[in-house]
Amino acid sequence: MEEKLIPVVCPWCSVGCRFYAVSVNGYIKRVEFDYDHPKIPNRGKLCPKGVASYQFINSPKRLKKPLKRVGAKGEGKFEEISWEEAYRIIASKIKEIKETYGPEAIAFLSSEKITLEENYLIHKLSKAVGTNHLDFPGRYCQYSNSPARIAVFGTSAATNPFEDVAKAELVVVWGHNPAETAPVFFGQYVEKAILDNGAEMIVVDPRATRGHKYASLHLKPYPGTDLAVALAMLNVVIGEELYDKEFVQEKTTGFDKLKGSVEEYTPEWAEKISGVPAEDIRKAARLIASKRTAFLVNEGVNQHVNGLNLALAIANLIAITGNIGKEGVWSGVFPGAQCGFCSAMTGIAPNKLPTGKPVTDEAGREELERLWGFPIPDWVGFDLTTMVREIGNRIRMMYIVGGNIAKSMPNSGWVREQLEKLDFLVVQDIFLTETAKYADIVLPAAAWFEKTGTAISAERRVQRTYKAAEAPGEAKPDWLILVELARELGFGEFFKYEHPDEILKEINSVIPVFKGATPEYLAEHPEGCFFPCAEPGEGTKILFKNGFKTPDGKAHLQPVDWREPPEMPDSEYPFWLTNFRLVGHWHTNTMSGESPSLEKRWPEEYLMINPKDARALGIKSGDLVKVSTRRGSILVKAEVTDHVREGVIAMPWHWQANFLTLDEIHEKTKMAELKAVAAKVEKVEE
Ligand SMILES: Nc1nc2c(c(=O)[nH]1)N[C@H]1C(S)=C(S)[C@@H](COP(=O)(O)OP(=O)(O)OC[C@H]3O[C@@H](n4cnc5c(=O)[nH]c(N)nc54)[C@H](O)[C@@H]3O)O[C@H]1N2
Ligand SMILES: Nc1nc2c(c(=O)[nH]1)N[C@H]1C(S)=C(S)[C@@H](COP(=O)(O)OP(=O)(O)OC[C@H]3O[C@@H](n4cnc5c(=O)[nH]c(N)nc54)[C@H](O)[C@@H]3O)O[C@H]1N2
Ligand code: SF4
Ligand SMILES: [Mo]
Repeated sequence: MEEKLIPVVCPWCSVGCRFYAVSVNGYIKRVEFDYDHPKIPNRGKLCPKGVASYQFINSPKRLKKPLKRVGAKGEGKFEEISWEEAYRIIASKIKEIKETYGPEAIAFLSSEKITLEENYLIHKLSKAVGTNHLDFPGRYCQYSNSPARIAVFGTSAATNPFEDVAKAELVVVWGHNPAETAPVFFGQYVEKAILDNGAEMIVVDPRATRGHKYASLHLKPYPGTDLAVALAMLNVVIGEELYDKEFVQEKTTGFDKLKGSVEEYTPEWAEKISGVPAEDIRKAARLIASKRTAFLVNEGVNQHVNGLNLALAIANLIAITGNIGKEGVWSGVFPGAQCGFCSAMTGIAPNKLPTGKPVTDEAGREELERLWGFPIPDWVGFDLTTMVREIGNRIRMMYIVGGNIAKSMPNSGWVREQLEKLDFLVVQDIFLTETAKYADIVLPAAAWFEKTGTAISAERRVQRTYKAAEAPGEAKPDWLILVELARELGFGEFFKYEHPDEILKEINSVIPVFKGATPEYLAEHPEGCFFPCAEPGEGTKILFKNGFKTPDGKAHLQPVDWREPPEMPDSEYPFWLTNFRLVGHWHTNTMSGESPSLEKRWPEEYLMINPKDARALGIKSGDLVKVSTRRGSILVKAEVTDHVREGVIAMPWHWQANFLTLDEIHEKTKMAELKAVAAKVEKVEE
């Protein structure tokens, strides 16, 4: 039988690696490296997840037919129904809930695991239904760093292409473990900077990570206390007059206020809070000020209630050291999933239009109403955590596409209790997830590899991926499910699409930054283009070369104060508990758990505990321990290791960690406390 090589973008992380799926009769046999396109970011390389990337689509557990719940919520008992019946039930429920409570009782969740086109359609459908309660689990991803960078620089996306990381003299890896979470990026660009070009590396992480062997300095703050370290770095750079004076003078505003705001935040003060030696903070600050620096900042920074302040402090540091707007530096949001930008840039948020304008902007709404042909609601909806808080009260129905919030949201026990209270839940997924078990109707989606569409990588690279396999049973691509449901709801005239190309063409005309990312250009250029792209072509590789995206073109420095994490260790819960990702697993494990070669190498979770702490509690490696926080308890095996500092315990979050985390959120960004909570550990006598 004939083997076809189909070009595909990797379905996992936002490095955006490309490869060929070797497809025989609609079935993928294996993947092959793509050495044909030298401009693609992975240049033929893949990580373990990339090599195993097609395995989950062949899992026997894939959803194949629409399902209707027959058992209790959460139990997982369903009967198969036809697509016609599923659409009929959903459409009549939407109408009933709208009549009883109004459209503001309905919430939609979109996904970083579906294409740009599909994100756009969810946004359009939610607005057609009449609600602005729209968000995605990526709310817990970049929503500290993103608002911070928008405040300082006017836009949050990555400033430079990945290749500029290789040209940096210093790589600062702050709350990020790219050796496991963006492995090909780490190998192709970070290691190149260090091994080939002699760059130095600073790591800021309470754990030793895979890449940290290269670090000349490893700062280990207690989880959630990095803000003290960042404020002290500003104190040093300003106090010792190490900042880029010309840059500050010409390209920034607010320097005097910033200077005044950090006077008290000395390295000695920061040491008391964070446990990081004052001298190390000084050394790091001096290095950053003296070298062309790439800042790789991610979830260890983002996922805190004080993450906005921290991200603002880091953005201030980037600005005053002049590490932006030129070659050989890097900073920006690193939206981890292959379609994080697809959700963010189609305005998946409770307060945005897909054009990027706020829902409260009357002219913006009118412009979209002219393009779309139906009225757009003008009120600001709920973010994800608030939606879940409001279930049983102001939220009666949720429609969740490609998100497993029963496991990915903080405080899973509470989330599941809330999901049970919904009048009606639709889950559209490729597996019967923990969340789907609470659904009234489950819709089987075609997976990545089984549809054509657009993905966007962390360096703003817009690329097309193509259908290489047939979906199992009656599963359909998300875009088609949304189109068919829209027709059942009577919105057929606004959803006249027969192919993802038609949706992308509409996106080209509605969302200005994607104007030039046409299906034709992307088909001819496998390496894609960098958004913003005003016309078909390479797009914008480096941002801010001619000033920032603020009204006056300058970076607006934002003084911030120290803010305590919402929960700190005490006598009852004496440890700081944090969590991290493993190279071989993906989020809530729905897909990596169904990838045999990954499951075999990364079979289970574990709790990292320092030898000194372990000794005091009589714990040895392999012992079963009970970890508790004020939200709940879990059982897990201990791994005694000096890769985590004293007083801190850490575990991968792909399994149970969110039974322990905290659903408290920042008042503006709505970011929850996903990484730093107070915990206790007890040995379980077996
Ligand atoms: N293999 C794999 N790759 C992935 C993903 C996956 O699930 N699996 N997910 C993708 C997604 S969506 C994202 S957003 C990215 C995330 O990518 P990363 O941000 O690299 O992910 P994490 O491992 O969660 O967190 C990074 C580091 O933060 C550290 N950390 C924890 N608390 C703190 C703290 O308070 N301060 C500091 N300084 N550090 C802290 C952890 O020890 C960890 O080493 O990865 C993407 N890539
Ligand atoms: N404690 C803690 N919690 C965290 C984090 C953390 O670091 N620590 N990280 C946070 C971050 S950064 C993120 S991005 C979120 C992620 O949170 P989620 O997005 O909820 O997690 P996933 O497991 O990626 O869920 C994606 C779902 O999409 C389904 N899916 C895959 N492909 C398709 C498709 O083509 N169509 C459809 N319809 N469904 C599909 C998968 O089966 C899965 O159920 O988790 C957050 N939660
Ligand atoms: S680095 Fe990311 S995109 Fe590349 S092969 Fe690995 S998982 Fe896929
Ligand atoms: Mo993420």
